[in-house]
Amino acid sequence: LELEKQLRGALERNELQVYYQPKVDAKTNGIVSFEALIRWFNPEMGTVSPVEFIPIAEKASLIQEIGFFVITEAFEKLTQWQRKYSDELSMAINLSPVQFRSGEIVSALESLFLQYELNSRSVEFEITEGLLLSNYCNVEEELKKLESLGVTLTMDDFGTGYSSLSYLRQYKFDSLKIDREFIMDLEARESARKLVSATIAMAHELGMTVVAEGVETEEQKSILVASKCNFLQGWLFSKPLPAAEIDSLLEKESFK
Ligand code: G
Ligand code: G
Ligand code: MN
Ligand code: NA
Repeated sequence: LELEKQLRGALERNELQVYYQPKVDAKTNGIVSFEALIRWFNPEMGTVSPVEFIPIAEKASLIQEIGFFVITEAFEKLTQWQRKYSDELSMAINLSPVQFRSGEIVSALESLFLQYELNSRSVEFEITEGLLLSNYCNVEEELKKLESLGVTLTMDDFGTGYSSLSYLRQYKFDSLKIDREFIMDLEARESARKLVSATIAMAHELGMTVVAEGVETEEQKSILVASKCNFLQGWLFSKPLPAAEIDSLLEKESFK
């Protein structure tokens, strides 16, 4: 309850910040995209993890406001980075189940694309299976509306939920994000290597691209490259960073 009370004032007190973690092209290792990840720095409690406060925000109906903050921050940065560095750069944003509830997310996004002069194709939404399980709304309809905007839809944390495969059959995703759990095991376990390479092959058969999260070692990277994974994300390349530090990284990249 204390956390909820603090969270209510966090936006006004400027305690929320968006960090960005690069995703690289597995073939070139060049930065092609970012995942926007929210951070909360509270003077009394210190850093609070989104794993802790996102569920509270969802229950307390604060997620709409927080989600809108993340989207506008991420759009603003993406617009700047596209102008300064490359219009091929894209941005992934995590969407919570509850953000669908009001039924206003799609029209809000339409206005934001116009306002920021952003092409919807450069925006990706990462959706965990939790969303698909929820009965907040007609999920299928909301996903179709999102799809019609032209954004990329990614199934996040793939492989960890109850029925990832059945959701793939039911809904149309453009991309899969393989959960860190599987990446962690790549070096030690033959079974993880087989699961990951079969998952990538399956996704490609279905016309989807694949991103691996939590890539920490060169060996994991080599295994993923050999399995034809399209994009890589993890500490091997960069931790999530504040926008200013992403600028320093982008200064060093060579864009065509
Ligand atoms: O980067 P970190 O380990 O703190 O992220 C932890 C979890 O919080 C991840 O599952 C991530 O998807 C989630 N998360 C981070 N930022 C956001 C956000 O803006 N919206 C939602 N819904 N989840 C987020
Ligand atoms: O659940 P989601 O995929 O949205 O969240 C990604 C989470 O993984 C974030 O909390 C982020 O900080 C964390 N993360 C990103 N890269 C790595 C990594 O290479 N290793 C570990 N241990 N965590 C990572
Ligand atoms: Mn994610
Ligand atoms: Na994930």
